Amino acid sequence: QKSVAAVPSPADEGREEFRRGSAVDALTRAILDHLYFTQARPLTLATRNDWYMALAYAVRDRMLDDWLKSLSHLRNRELKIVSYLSAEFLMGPHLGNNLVNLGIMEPAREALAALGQDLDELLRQEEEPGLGNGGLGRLAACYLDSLATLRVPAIGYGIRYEFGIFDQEIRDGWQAEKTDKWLRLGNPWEICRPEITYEVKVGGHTERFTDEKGCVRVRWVPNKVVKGVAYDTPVAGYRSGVTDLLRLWKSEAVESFDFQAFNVGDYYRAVEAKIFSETISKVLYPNDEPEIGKALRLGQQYFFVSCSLQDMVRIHLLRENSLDTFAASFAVQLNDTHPSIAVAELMRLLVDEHQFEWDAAWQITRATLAYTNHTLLPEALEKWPLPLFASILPRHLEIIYEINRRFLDEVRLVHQGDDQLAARLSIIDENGERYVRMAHLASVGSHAINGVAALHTELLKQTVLKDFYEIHPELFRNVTNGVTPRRWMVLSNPGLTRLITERIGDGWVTNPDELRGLEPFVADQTFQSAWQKVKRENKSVLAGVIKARTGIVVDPASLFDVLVKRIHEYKRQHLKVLHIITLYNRIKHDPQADVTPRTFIFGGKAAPGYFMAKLIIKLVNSMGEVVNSDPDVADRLKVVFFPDFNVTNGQMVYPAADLSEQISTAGKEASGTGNMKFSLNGALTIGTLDGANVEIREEVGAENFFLFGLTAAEVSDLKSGGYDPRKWYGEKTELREAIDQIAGGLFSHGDRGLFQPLVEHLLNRDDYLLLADYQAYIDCQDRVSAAFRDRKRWTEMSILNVARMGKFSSDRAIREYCSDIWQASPLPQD
Ligand code: CR1
Repeated sequence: QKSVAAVPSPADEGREEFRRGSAVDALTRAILDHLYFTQARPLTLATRNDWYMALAYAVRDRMLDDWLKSLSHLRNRELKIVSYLSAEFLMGPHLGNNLVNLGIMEPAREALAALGQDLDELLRQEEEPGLGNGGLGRLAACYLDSLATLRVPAIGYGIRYEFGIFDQEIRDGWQAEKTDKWLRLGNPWEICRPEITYEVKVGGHTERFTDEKGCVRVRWVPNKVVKGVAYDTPVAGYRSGVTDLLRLWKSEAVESFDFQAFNVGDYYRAVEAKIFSETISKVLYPNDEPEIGKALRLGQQYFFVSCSLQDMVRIHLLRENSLDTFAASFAVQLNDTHPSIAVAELMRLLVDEHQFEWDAAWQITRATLAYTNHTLLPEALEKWPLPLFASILPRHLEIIYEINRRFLDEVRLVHQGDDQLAARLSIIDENGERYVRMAHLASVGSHAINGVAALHTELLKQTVLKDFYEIHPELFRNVTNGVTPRRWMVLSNPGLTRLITERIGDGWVTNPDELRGLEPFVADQTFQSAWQKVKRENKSVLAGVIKARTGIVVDPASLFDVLVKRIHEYKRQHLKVLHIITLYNRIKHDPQADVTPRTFIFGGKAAPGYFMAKLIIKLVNSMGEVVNSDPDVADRLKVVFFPDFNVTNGQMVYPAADLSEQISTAGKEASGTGNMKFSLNGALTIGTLDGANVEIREEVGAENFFLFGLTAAEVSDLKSGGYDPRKWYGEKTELREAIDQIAGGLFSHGDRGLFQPLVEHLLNRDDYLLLADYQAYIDCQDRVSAAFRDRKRWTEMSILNVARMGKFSSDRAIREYCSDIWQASPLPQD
């Protein structure tokens, strides 16, 4: 029987601060009330999920005052609203973050303890909303946290996927995908708004007609209409008094359409229409970077963009009676090209639905929209075949043609006779099969274009958007990514948070430049041992989880060498494999060899259709089996593939890492954000000069960063000079041995076929230059091994990494977006 000793007395219950407050007794009452009135459960029958739900509702209630205040600001014409359009929001579990941001972790823990419940168990009960693939979706979530913390009015708009990113299981070393049924047990954080709905047209054709003023206008006659319904989730700032809004759209059938347009009584067709409608928000596409021309994907993009823009128009018209000033109400950020159909949709809304003249509409559109590019990989640059595009969005294609015609006219006026330039800039790719290039649409329709790290922005200007940069350099800026220290430190690393706060106070949580205050303590003995103790405890916790999930026993005293991120050839998980095999061989050749004991932890999902990535997962596991069970190794090397890497698991992994692997081929990783989370938690980085690694190294100091490998310029020179991986294979003995072993079946029970595609690719193409970077990587890892043995020096480096990570707070990034791109300001303190 649970103890209910802490149930407050009836005398308290009428008081307002009691109902809304966060004192222990008020929380206790609120949890019990939700258990009874919302979950309809007597104490004796309450499951862990019932307790979780009751607690979550009690916490959500405590967000409402600020939230409703923020929602009322939406009507204040003086306040510009940031509208972050993103096909992905990888929010991570809400409960812990909300407890941190509201500052009620401890009272909640006490209230539950009095009820015989353990807060940590309930935190583990939450199934995270995996509405994103990786960095891009997680960045959107960090940015919402910072917007609310900085008191900037903001709405994140996206899709309420019924199934998010698949759950990953490892079976026989291979990845197996399982449907992510995250809504199965209910979602206490969202509030459905059945009254906020919009219709979205699909397909059909367009017609010209003359309106009552004698103007020729266009009408879009769709062959389908679906309805988007708003689901709202509050996003609390860190003790800022502001709670922003995440509004996700679920697609549903429009009943009037189904039942009237079809033959009366044609029930099955009506049901079919319903199925089509509900399919749109059914599932997240699990591709991290490469794009595929799938009609449903374009349908999803248009669906959420159209609902969101219609919603903004409605909100604006609550403030003003004309759309002329729309750009003063909203700053709309396009998170990559996924929402770039917004350029054509906003034009359509203004011109077709609100009778604007083209030029005026265009001016509003460009003043409102801005575009962030997140990748240079050619296979990730979205383009849609014209026939497919026309069949789904016939009116938008016309609008895009008109935008393009006017844009190219301007180009030709300035660069007379340069037809090549016009062809390269065109929104329509005319080479071979014709396509709509979404990055061009986004660039033409935006008043600002930014990359996500200094190097990435430079490369963007030199390669993918070179021509745009040459004609309009003033549109380009860099905003280096950032991560929120609330989730990625305060919540996930309470031990380090406590230690730091004891020394320098807690100002760093919102002003992480204050972490510099740790520098005077780097050499302090007591501080160093406290620092080591925290890391050691985090490693022990992770070791326990690894044991439970994989059965593998790892030693928390060994160097935790971690590579977690999506599996992709450019991220080079297989370079890490070559390193491990090299160490293994050194031990095999000399069982007494002096190797620094290491635990290699891999984690990450592969796109289900990405064969090579899935083969890499299999290789990690197969190689791990051999290494882990070899008596000669004697536990000095342990290889772990941690299944189902997601936000929840990340929160355990980053704080436990000693070494952060950021080993992408230079020029390929736009920024990375995992690199920041590791460093913030005191891991040292081994990395190439890629993405934000460059800036991390600048900040923490070259002497506190393990750099190796070719630079982006060297990579491109090497490639244009005709790269031959076999040359490296021929020259490097350890490399050759490792590759031969993979090919020869050492890790596949003698099966020479299994890893052949991977070996063939490395020897014949090696697009990502593993062989060229191999030796530099191995040598650098040898320096890491030596450095780890000098515990004092290593600890100093670790402290300095944390002390100098201030720049990589998402608060800094959001301030830059606010001032350089959005012209948005914080709400005044009330
Ligand atoms: C990039 O690959 C970056 C994130 C967030 C990813 C990664 O380096 O940190 O975006 N790009 O900016 C991406 O997902 C579709 O492109």
